[in-house]
Amino acid sequence: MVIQKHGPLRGELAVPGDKSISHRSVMFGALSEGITEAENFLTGADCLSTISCFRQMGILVEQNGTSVVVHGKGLHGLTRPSGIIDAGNSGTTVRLLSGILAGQPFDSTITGDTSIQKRPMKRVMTPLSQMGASIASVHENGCAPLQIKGSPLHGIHYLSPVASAQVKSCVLLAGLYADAPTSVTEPAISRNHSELMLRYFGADIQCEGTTSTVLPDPRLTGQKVNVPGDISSAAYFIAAALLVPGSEVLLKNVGINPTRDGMLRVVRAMGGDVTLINESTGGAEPCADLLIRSSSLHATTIEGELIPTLIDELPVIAVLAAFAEGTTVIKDAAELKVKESDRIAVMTENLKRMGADVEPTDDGMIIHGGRPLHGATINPHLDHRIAMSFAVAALAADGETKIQDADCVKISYPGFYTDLEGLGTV
Ligand code: SPQ
Repeated sequence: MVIQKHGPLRGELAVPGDKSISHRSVMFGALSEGITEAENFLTGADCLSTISCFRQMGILVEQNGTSVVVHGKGLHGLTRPSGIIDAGNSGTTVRLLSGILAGQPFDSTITGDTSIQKRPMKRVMTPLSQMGASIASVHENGCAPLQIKGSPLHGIHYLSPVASAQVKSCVLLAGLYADAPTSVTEPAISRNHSELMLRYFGADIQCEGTTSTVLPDPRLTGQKVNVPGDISSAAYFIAAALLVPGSEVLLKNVGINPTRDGMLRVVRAMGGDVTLINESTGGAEPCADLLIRSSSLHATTIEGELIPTLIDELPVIAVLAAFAEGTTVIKDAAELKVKESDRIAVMTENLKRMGADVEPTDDGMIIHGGRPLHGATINPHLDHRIAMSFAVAALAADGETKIQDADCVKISYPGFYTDLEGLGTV
């Protein structure tokens, strides 16, 4: 994909459905009695992997574009998978499904692509083992493939060392099959879609501070889920509209759950012009239209409890920081190293190729912004969020930028380049 510096972005866009909520609609729908209908479901490769995993366990899932119907079989209705379960590139699928598989009356093995096989799974193996699960890393390297022998589970109170929605959700899902309540306390609140949605499907879940507690053996019932637009996908258009002078873009129906909206807080702190319109708090998840106008940006510091609320947006925030006046510091974000790529190393490598002044640190980046960037050849290391972040950088950099393996965006946003084009850019 070759992208040039471009004039203003203008128009309206509805970004695709939220990835985290789409995954969960299939998972929780499968464990419910009756039908779950998800609208605006994300058809990215990760969510299709989740669908195919549940089909392997006997769940009928009908998909017609962004409409998905899950024929749930209840908490105890999954059947022994036909073979090794393949989660593709999706960390969410492996980790959440491990919690479900730990409590089944059958054995299973779950794995994924080469990137997934390098991502840390001890973070879910440790609490699941404490619950009595039998879960082993086949190559004894703490990564997938994971071999799980279904076992009786005990309720625990788990003090998680990381603020991770995947760890929290894995333990809470195993807790549905435990003999007593299960709690997870995190160092800071991570996205709470599992809690909101499990409650909506009928589970008894209490949240207090950074602790979530689930009671075992609920009767879950299929529901209608209107998946809001994914703020992590909206992030690229927010950034592009802020950076390219003269831009004005309206992003329709974006999820603004406070455990996910850190980017909005950060871009405002950087001087970005972002207005929320038509806010709705009616459903389980709050939504709004976002009106973005180009702005001159200045540096900020991003740290602490803010980090889990914008962890997936940090690559594109780093791009904004490279164009902003002053020195932006990103810290407490070591989790970036264990995503689809090492996002600290890969962002640093590619920002430097474009002429940015950036230093990687153990837990983030220091970006001395305001230097003009120039086009370059970008290697996203097959990481969708890196490819999309540099498509944004390309719009504001001098000359031409070439993004290698550009179709890796299909993981979370198959229509990304078409939507960018729709705003008059590619
Ligand atoms: O599913 P996967 O591959 O882990 O996807 C990513 C992403 O960038 O799309 C992370 F690489 O999002 C995670 C997110 O970082 C999705 C997620 C969820 O749906 O629960 C939670 C976050 O991960 P974590 O490790 O902080 O729990």
